[in-house]
Amino acid sequence: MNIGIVCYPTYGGSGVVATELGKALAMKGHSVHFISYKQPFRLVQFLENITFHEVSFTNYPLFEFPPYETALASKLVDTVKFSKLDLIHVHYAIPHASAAFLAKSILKSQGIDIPVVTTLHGTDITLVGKDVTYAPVVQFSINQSDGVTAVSQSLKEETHNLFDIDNEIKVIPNFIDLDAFRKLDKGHFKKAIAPNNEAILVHISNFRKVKRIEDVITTFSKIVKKHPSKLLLIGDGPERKKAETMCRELGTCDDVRFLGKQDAVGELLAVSDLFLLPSESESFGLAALEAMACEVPVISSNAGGIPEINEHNKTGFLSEVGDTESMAANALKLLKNPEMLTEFRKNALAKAYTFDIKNILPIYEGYYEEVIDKVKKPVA
Ligand code: GMT
Repeated sequence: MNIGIVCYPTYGGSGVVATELGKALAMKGHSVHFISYKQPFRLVQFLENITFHEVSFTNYPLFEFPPYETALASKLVDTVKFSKLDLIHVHYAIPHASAAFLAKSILKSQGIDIPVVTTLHGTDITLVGKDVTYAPVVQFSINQSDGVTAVSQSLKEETHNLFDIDNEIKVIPNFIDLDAFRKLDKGHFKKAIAPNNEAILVHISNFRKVKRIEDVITTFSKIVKKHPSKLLLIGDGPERKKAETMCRELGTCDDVRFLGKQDAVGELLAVSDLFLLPSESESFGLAALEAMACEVPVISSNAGGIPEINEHNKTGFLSEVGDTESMAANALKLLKNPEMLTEFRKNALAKAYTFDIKNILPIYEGYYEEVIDKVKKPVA
C-alpha cells in the first residue's frame, strides 16, 4: 500500500506511535509518506520506502497565526495526487482529522475518493478536544473519517462519553518493538548513576500538568527516606521548573537528576528498577510500556488506559490519582523485596510481549484494507 501518515513531529506519544508504525510498515514493503511541519524526531535514519513531505507556510503580515490546517490540507491534496496514496492515516485528531476531511472533500470534487483513518491518542479527546474551542470540529471530523481507531478501550469509552460519535471506533492498542526496547547489560552506566548501589527510579514524560510531576517528586521524597535511591527525570516541559523548586524544598536535589530530552531512553531504562507514572489522565501510557519491555515494573496511578497495561500487583501497582503515600509504599514493597522485584520484572516483560509490534502491525494492515474496500465499494 501507499500510505500517508500525518503526525506531530515533536516529542510525545502520538508522534512516536505514528513514526514507529510508519517505519514498521515501510520495512514490510509498504510505501510510507510522512506529512508534517518538521521531520518526526524518531525518523532519524534513512529508510527505503519512506518519504517525508514538509508542510511549509507562506507567511503574511496579516497572519498573527499562520493557518496550519489550510497548509496541511493543501499538502495532503498534493501528496495524494502526486504520490498516488491509497489512504491517509492521521494521528491526533486536532487539527489533523479536520485537515484530512478538507483534503478529502477537495479531492472528491476532482474525482478522487481517498480513505481517511483517524487515530485518537488521548489528549485530543480528554483534554484539548473536549474544550468548546475545538469540540464541534473534533466531533464532526471523527464522524467524517472512514475509519477511527483509539489506542485503548478506555479512550474509546471516553470518546463516546464526551462526543456524539456514530462511527465505529476500533481499539488498536499501542505497541512496542521488543528488539529496540530490551534489558541491556549496562553495569558501568548503573555504577555512574548509583555509585553506592542505590535503587534507580525513573520518570519519562513531556512534563505537562497532566503528568503530575509534583507527585513524582513527592513520591520519591518518601521513598528515599526509607531506601537509598536515585531518581532520573527524562523529558522536558512546562512543569520542570516547579519540579526543580520542589526538589530544593524537599532537600532531594542530590538524588534527583534532570536529564532533559533524551533519544536513547532504552539505555536509561536498562539500568532502572522502577518507573513512576502518577498521571491525572493517560489514554495508554506508552512510556510505561517501554519501561516494561526493559523489565522495569511500574508504579502508577489508576487513570484512563493505564490499567490495560500495568496489572496491579503483577507488573507493578496502581494507586488512586494523587495518592503519593500509596505509591511510595508500593515502590518500597518492591525495593525491599528483591525476589518480588525479580518476579514483577518478569511479569512486566511478559505483559509487554502482548503489545509486540509484530502482532499489532497486521491489525493496522487489515484495518487499512477494510477501510479502503469500504470506500471503494460503499455498502448499499
Ligand atoms: O501525553 C501527552 O501529552 C502526549 C500525548 C501525545 O499525543 O503525544 O500522549 C497521548 O498519546 C500517547 C500515544 O498514544 C499515549 O500513550 C498517552 O497516554 C497519551 N497521553 C494522554 O492521554 C495524557
